[in-house]
Amino acid sequence: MDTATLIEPHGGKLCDLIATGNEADALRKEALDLPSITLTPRQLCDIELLLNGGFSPLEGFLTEAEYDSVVANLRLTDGTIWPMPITLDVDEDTAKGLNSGDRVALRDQTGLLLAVMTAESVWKPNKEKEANGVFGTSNVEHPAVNYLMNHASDYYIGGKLEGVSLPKYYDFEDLRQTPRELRAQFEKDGWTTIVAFQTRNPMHRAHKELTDRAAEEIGGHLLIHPVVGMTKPGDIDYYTRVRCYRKLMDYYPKDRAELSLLPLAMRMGGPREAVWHAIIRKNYGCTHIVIGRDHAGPGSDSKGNPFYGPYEAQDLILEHADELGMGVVPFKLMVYAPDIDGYKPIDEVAEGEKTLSISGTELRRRLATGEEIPNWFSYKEVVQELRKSHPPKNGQGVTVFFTGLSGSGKSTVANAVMVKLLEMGGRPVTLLDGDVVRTHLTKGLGFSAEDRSTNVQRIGYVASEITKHRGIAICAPIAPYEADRKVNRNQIGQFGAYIEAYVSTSLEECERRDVKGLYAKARAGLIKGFTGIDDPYEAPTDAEIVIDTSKTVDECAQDVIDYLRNEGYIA
Ligand code: PPS
Repeated sequence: MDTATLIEPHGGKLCDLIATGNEADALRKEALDLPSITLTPRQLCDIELLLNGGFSPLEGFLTEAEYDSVVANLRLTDGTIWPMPITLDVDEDTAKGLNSGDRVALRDQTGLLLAVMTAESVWKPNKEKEANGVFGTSNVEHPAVNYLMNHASDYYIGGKLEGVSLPKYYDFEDLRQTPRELRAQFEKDGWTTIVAFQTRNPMHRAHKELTDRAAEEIGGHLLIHPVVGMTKPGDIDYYTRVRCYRKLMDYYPKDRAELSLLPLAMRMGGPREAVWHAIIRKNYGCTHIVIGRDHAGPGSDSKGNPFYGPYEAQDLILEHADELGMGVVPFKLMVYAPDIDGYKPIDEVAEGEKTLSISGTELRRRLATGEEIPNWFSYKEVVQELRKSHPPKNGQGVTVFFTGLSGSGKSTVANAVMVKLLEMGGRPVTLLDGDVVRTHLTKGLGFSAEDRSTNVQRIGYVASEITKHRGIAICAPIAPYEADRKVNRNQIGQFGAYIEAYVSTSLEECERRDVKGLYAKARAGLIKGFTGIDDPYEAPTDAEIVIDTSKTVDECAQDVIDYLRNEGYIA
């Protein structure tokens, strides 16, 4: 098969920035004396696609002039369409230490040298302008704006890359083709008309039907090209997704479809991102891309206003379709029609015709309850994979996080809850009590605001690991500050349930009991910074359970057990 039959890469040239042989050896040697920058996870994704040609025609991170042009005009300075600023952000110290023309070594977290960069420009970007120009908003509820404003460093450096190595992977190695490798495979198989399907979600029957139709429509082949770099926070992890895609691939006719993984860090940038996705797929050898309603959209802000209109992405890409040289296959929402026991696009549904669909939220609910997921919706092998990593609630990890003043009764109730759970059996339970934890896990920490935060967040970290491994963690520190509890809630919530139990015994009552005599000492000034006396206790306003210790210990513990049972966390 002649190479000319494959589509031209964007800008006419497929970059391969990886040096080999003597050149690579020389770079490695040079790098020993250069300042090093350790790349962040997002920068690692970006550099991989720069080095392997996925971002052709870019030959490095954008310089200031290219950046200004991309932000303002959606184009590189030579006029080539390019919608997304690919920038290397660094802190002030690094930026101040660099002059134009300096060389820097770019490494991964293990120190592996990926590339040497010539820093052609070093500048402080106007992030507000970038956010508005690229994402159409400076609202930090947009994930990319949040990244830009709250995570990215304040300076950018741009310049050409001389690559030494691509990032190393030890998972799904057989599915991580570079643009060159995928193009070679297409050539070998004689594929020339190929539609790419971009996804960050598991695929079910509706997606299968949709992709079948897309391939049929273009009279060509199909590339299932899921993103495994960075997607929207809260998405299903890519290990699970890839196992699901693998199962799904068995359902396509042989030689119709190919699965390959894309190490892209998505920005959820809607219209601009759609154009970017098309360019990347073109570089990988695809002639068409499926673009759906609200493609790569971040959803809505907290007031319920969507960041982008549902067809803005399709409109922008169609506006540039000729110039991009890519065909766009609009995504049609597929619905199940029980009468034909099959799927059809929603616009082909007759009036009054019965249709069925299951939303993402409903799917998550069914996974959480263990309820049936019907065969018309997905394939049993796919559902099995999802269930392995998303067990029903009573198989998920749980943290019960008690908080309350010293002497409020936290430890007593926490201990009673633990033994009740142990009596029931079947679940591993760990108690991380405030006083006890301070004798080992957080030994050496005192009661300054900083030490308390470290103490509470360290407990939260251990609880999150227990929760991840599907155990039950019971924590009982004072945890006086709202901010630390929030960090823990987010950290633990990624892996299972976080249940805050506020032991609401009043200061007067704690002081009256004064079991350890500490309140008297604090009042006498013998203990400084005592919670409730001269250090604040920020009472929770969003606790799942409020415990009233005027009840008996047994009743308080039973309230917690009842809550866990009612919510489905224990059988
Ligand atoms: S914190 O704020 O969450 O880090 O506190 P915690 O790790 O739970 O430790 C609280 C226990 O330490 C004793 N203690 C003090 N508490 C509050 N403030 C000061 N300054 C202080 N100094 C010592 C006290 O016995 C607490 O035990 P509990 O079990 O809460 O009564």
